[in-house]
Amino acid sequence: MAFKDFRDYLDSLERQGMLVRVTKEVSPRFEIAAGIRKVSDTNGPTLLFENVAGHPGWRVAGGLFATPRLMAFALQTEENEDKLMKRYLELGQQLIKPVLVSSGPVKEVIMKGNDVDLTKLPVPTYCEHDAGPFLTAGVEIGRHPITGIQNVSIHRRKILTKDKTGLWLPPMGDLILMLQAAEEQKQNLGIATAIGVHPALTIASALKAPTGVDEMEIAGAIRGEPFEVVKCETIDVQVPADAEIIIEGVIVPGERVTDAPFGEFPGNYISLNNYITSGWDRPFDAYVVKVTAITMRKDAIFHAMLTGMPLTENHCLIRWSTAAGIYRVITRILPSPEDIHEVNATVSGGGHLDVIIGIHKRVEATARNIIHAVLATVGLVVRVVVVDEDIDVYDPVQVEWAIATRVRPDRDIIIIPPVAAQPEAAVNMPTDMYKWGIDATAPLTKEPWLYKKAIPPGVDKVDYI
Ligand SMILES: [Mn+2]
Repeated sequence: MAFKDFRDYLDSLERQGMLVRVTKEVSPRFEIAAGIRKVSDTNGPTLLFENVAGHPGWRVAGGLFATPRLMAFALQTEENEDKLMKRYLELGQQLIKPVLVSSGPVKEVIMKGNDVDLTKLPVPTYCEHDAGPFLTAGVEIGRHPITGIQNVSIHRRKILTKDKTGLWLPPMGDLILMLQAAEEQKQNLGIATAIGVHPALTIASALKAPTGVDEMEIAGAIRGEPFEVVKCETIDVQVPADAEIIIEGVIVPGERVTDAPFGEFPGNYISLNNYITSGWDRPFDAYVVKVTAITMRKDAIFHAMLTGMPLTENHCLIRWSTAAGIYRVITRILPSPEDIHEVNATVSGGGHLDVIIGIHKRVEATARNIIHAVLATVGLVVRVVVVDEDIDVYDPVQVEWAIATRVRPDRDIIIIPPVAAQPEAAVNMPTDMYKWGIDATAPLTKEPWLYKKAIPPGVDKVDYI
């Protein structure tokens, strides 16, 4: 990947005509988010806001990953759903360890203790009913207190006070494991938020990397060279030396806060509670982080990222990762790659909840094997639809046609009893999820043509219109 760091990536986007500078004054409250929403809906470009009300001197970049075109540029591949999924199959195959250096641009400004003031950062408020401003584009970096292995992931962080934030953690993530280990060791867990990082790190942080794999090593391989990391000032975590901003903090033991409402990736404010067996309208409480230091560049660029109604940035960061993970699960059932046609983690499911799988079916019950395997192993997938290879999994009309014409509801709709949202769910929290599948493949029959699309032959030969 030919980009040096976050701001060099912005320059690269600008040279390609994929970044627009916004000189008009915008408020961090809704106006930055509205711009990102618009570029998400109109196929780009990325935005660099140069005039943010109440934050003179600050610039805010947003919409870096808002469209498949921008993702294809970040990953240096073609803008094609299947190509992007195949590119994601490659990620994580190689690792390059970070290199510790003594200092870097992110140490140009250092604020500790009473100097820490999060309200000075131009943190946006995103959707209409959000509870306040949230950090959304920082990558959260933690270090396991026993193994010393770091983890990189993205989580929402509500600004609570000038030196406290919320930290919403999914109950099945690697950071929870670290937190449990720290509690057993009677230690506090330090956490660093890196804002404005090389795009490879943002992309790697959204992968479903196995526990114990440092996403920074995956990002190093994507980038093609090791990340240079520096030690934090106040916690035992190593962070990218070329980041724009680092927020250092400690998770406050035992303290919880309600950080809702927040417009999350499913596209509403109730998040996953529809599918979770308990806590229907009670959002999980967030952890609380006491910020111990902020280090940054002199002219730091803040990074904003929108979620909410698909399709926008975090869906683009997750969709092909989900699809690639499912592809790997299916290879256990359909060992021949030509039998796996395509996998679409749909836009409407936000890249997590809903999956369409196209297969070449040789055995009648195969689709059911796939439905059960995917629902049992891929955390947040709520619905799996399996279709034959003549259906374009990316075309909702074709998928609906297969459901309308090839499904016998008493036989082909599978509702499974609640399962853990993630098989390795580590914590005793309400994460059991209702899930279902639809076998929309045509039955194997001696007369397969009966189920085929009824189309006149020779449409491709019509040359008079
Ligand atoms: Mn991880």
